[in-house]
Amino acid sequence: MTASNNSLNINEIRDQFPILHQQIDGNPLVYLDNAATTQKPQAVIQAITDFYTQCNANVHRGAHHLSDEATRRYEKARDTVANFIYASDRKEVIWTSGTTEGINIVANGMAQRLHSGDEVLVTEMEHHANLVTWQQACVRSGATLKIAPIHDDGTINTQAFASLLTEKTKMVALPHVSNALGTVNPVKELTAWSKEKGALVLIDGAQSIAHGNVNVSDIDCDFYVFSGHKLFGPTGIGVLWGKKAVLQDWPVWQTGGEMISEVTYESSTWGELPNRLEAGTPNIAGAIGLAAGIEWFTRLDLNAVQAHEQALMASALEQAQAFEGLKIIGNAPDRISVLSFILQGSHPADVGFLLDRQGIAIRTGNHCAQPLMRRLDLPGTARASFSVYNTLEEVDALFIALKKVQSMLA
Ligand code: C6P
Repeated sequence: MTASNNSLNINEIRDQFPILHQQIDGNPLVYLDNAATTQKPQAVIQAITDFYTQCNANVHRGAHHLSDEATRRYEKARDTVANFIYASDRKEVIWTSGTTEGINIVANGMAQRLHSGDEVLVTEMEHHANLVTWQQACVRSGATLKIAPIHDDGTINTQAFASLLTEKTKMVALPHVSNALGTVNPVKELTAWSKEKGALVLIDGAQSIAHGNVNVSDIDCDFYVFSGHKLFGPTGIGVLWGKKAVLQDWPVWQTGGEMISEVTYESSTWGELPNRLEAGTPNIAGAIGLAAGIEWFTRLDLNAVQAHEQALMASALEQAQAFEGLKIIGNAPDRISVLSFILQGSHPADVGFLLDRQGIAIRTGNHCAQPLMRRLDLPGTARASFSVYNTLEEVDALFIALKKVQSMLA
């Protein structure tokens, strides 16, 4: 396996991921399911092990050394996230269990503020997390859900988006990057248009966060959510970032310890940010592990990471275009390293199964985007998604294996 980029040594990077060095049915593992979850570098595994072996204790509570050290590492992790996404205040970083919970916290609060006649705008390319959650917020509040259409190439129809924005639009929620198509949305521009109408804006950053250069202050949205497990961190941890002015009186999500100020038998008052939205004992090891993932990632040259991923995608696209009987799904000019496709005459699930027999891990199905698949008139797609530790040889291996799949299914 060769390095494909000047300032990145891909072999050295791969050596830091123990899971990558294994055989599946006698074939070397080729992991191309990074949009589902990324693998974890040794630094993340070690940070979690260190927490449990050196200072496991509850945070913000203990009058002892272990609790102080656990609290220090946990709160330092919040600083790491705040710096990574260019938050202007560390208190704007709320720990969640993942993207899904982040969206639910915002939608739960919004449902208490929406009324009949209000509108929420999402897009045709939503993951269920950002569709079903807003659907339910509208059901609860009597508001109306509007869907901004996409073009056939998988880009948002920005003209239609603009025409759906009115004074009735109270909330706009859309993905930074589509998980099924890889489309990168012009979130800064769409946020500005939405805010002109007075709407709050949530960006679902699940698929953008691991590709570098997310700047929430620059986008100027109100909320940005993502999951740690797609950013080289563990599962069960994620982030809701929100503007302090918006979050500080946001309806509380869960109630219990940590999030209160004063409690009597009759009533309670809520604490300050970030704690008011973080009830109960948090996922301490998860937060520390996520910070280790971010530290690992940001030690790389992020421009070189993007260049490497673009090279992988360019090679994948070139080979896909030349592959007879393969149809690429989604052709947005601005696209992150996700290749969705179908092999004509075969079901994506069969393609995934037969690739797996050759050691190649991809995702198949509707990608938690059933309405999008219906819009594209497809049962689902096969999806290969690339990360920094993938190589050009692995892209080649995918297409060699696909040829075999095609002949097996013929
Ligand atoms: N997409 C995929 O294979 P959670 O499950 O909370 O970590 O992330 C949910 C989510 C929300 N929005 C987008 C755009 C996503 O891509 C995802 C997760 C994975 O595409 C698993 S379905």
